[in-house]
Amino acid sequence: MAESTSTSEAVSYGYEGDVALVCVDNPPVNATGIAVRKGLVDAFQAINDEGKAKAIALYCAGRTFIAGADIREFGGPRLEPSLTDVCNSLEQSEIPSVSIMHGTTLGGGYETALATHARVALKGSKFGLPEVLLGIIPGAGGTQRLPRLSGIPFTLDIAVSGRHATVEEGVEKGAIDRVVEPGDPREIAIAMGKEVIAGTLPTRRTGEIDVTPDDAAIEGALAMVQKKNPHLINLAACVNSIAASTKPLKEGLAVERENIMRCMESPQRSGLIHAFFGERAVSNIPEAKGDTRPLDKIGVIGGGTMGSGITTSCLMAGIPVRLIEVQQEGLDRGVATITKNLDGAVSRGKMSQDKRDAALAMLEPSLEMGDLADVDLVIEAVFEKMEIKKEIFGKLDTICKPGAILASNTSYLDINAIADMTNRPQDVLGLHFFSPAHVMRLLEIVQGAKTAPDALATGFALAKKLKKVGVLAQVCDGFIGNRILGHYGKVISYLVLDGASPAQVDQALENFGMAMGPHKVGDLAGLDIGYMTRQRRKEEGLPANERYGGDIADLICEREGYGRKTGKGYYLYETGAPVPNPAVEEIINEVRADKGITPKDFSEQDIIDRYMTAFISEAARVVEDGTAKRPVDVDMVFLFGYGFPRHRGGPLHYADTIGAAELVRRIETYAKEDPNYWQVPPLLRKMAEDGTKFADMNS
Ligand code: 3H9
Repeated sequence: MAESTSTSEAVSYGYEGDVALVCVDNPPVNATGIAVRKGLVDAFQAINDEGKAKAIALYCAGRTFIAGADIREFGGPRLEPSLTDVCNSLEQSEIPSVSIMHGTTLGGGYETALATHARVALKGSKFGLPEVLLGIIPGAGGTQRLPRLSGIPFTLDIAVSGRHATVEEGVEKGAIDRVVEPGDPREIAIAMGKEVIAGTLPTRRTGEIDVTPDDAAIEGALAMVQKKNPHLINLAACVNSIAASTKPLKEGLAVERENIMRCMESPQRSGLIHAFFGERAVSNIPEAKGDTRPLDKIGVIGGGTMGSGITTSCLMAGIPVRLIEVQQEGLDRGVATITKNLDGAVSRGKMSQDKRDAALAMLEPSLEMGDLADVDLVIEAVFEKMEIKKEIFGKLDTICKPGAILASNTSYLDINAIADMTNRPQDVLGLHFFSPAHVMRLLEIVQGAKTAPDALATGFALAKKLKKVGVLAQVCDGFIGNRILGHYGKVISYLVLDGASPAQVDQALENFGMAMGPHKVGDLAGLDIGYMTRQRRKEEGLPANERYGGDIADLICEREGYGRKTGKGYYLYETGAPVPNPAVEEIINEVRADKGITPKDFSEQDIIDRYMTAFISEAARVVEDGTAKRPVDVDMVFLFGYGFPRHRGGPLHYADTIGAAELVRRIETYAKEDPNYWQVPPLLRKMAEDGTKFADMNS
């Protein structure tokens, strides 16, 4: 503990001359759990009672000033004092106070700083009100006090986006009083306390300042959130609270409180917090820890879309790449794609021109596989054919240095069969990137039967370097994501075959929160991809999707077009915005008549229920057979690789909101129509019987 007197296990205070120092020490991020809240109130009270100090300086031990409320407490019993009470009590201190902000001063942490009488931040640190990203709003006075310092427009910007701002911007907007050179927060606290006493650092109670109304900014923000993310209830609640900041503080705080309570009770809050912890949980496993191998130079085989995306991602992370192609034309195309990707990153503000130039200088294109002799890791990203992959891995075995990791970016194929082509199966694993690989954050790390622990841990180290979310998967057809997709993809076809229109299915799933319905996605990606796969399967004598067979999509390709790129698919794109293609209705009717199907009506809820039940069924099997380690791993695969709505937390977090018993009941009902497709996974049946939830399997 940094100071001599403790008021709780997380807060202590002491004196340096006339300056009282209050220290919060609650690792890892000094979140305002109950010990911090109680300790802060008691420390400020004691200092005021003791009457020895002329200024109070609040600082934190460790890597950061308070980074927010303790979100692990959310959803549990209410523990007094609330953070709002703490902030009100700090603001009322008779002795003037100052907060010393270092690291990331976020959410409840910044709200605490707003309640002290001045804010000083260390250069290079960040601040913000990111509560909306967790499904709530700033609920300890942030929506009321920040407008008093910086006005309504800046508060809307910070609190509705949840972005982390630089402290320099904070000074410019009046949200922070001063930025100082980095140093020991305690030393800075003493110096700033002295300045408060000397009057060179002015102090005042934020809550006593008036706010200038700005109806236009409020209306603009409401329209923007409605357009950008109509599903999230907390964004409008945040704007509504900021609008109330023109009222006296007490009244404004009451509006804020009512709004945050509504958000706290919403399943959106639980989904978004599950996503926050899930992102961290996927790599918090023994397989991701321990010794790793070097990652100083990477080889990528294949300059197509995937290979170029993977190369871009590595270059952006500062890792030199040797890119291998068989022909000059392919190599040139790959280099052109990578250059375009990097230029795109510059224009989107993701990297500077200098960094882009430096990244491109780290690219070494080559037509010689032999040039992979000195790389630490090779990622093969060629055409999805087992024979080609086997040939490449056989060659890599003779070319690569001992200890080099040999990875395949395959989406479906058996990593063990690929590893068997080498004399070093312990060095082989799957690294399944998602397209566009330099943008999508998911990386499935596929463990082969013989993959060595340090090779696997290096896969996670790579994910971290690339700022991706690495998820462990075991070998099976499609691993976690594509295997589940393969199953629920069929239900979309069945819904259309049995009576729903493609537009109705799309609308229902968009209302559920998907960014785009599956038929619009098909049109965008190009219907020819699936068409060609089905044709090839037919030619190879492989079974088609048993009940559907792809007939509707095949006829659309043959008679209408391949989707957006040809102007016609499930939708027409003549005017830009997609309009349902009337010819598709005729095709669907023709196929239904051909199969003797009498169409049924499906409500929006029916569509969502069937889709999600199919999704959850296969996800349950993936957990049951160990392809995914835990339900949370499945959830993160879909949030970061497939655009599943984040506020739903992932398919298995969502499953817990329905309950296993109801899911079993649904499957048994649907099975009356199609017992082959609808089968109850044993895990789900067991859960229905013993009342367990997927969340219980996450620890
Ligand atoms: C709020 O303040 C509400 C109020 O307005 C009103 C309430 C009434 N609580 O991310 P890292 C853990 S809402 C509990 O790996 P980094 C995290 O799980 C809050 N735990 O480190 C991890 O644990 P583990 C508003 C938290 O350096 C460890 O700390 N604030 C919290 O990459 C390290 O985290 C936010 O939304 C928390 N609030 O990033 C900020 N935060 O080691 C959320 C973190 O067991 N936090 N943990 O896996 C962040 O954005 C990042 O954690 C931060 C550090 C930038 C701070």
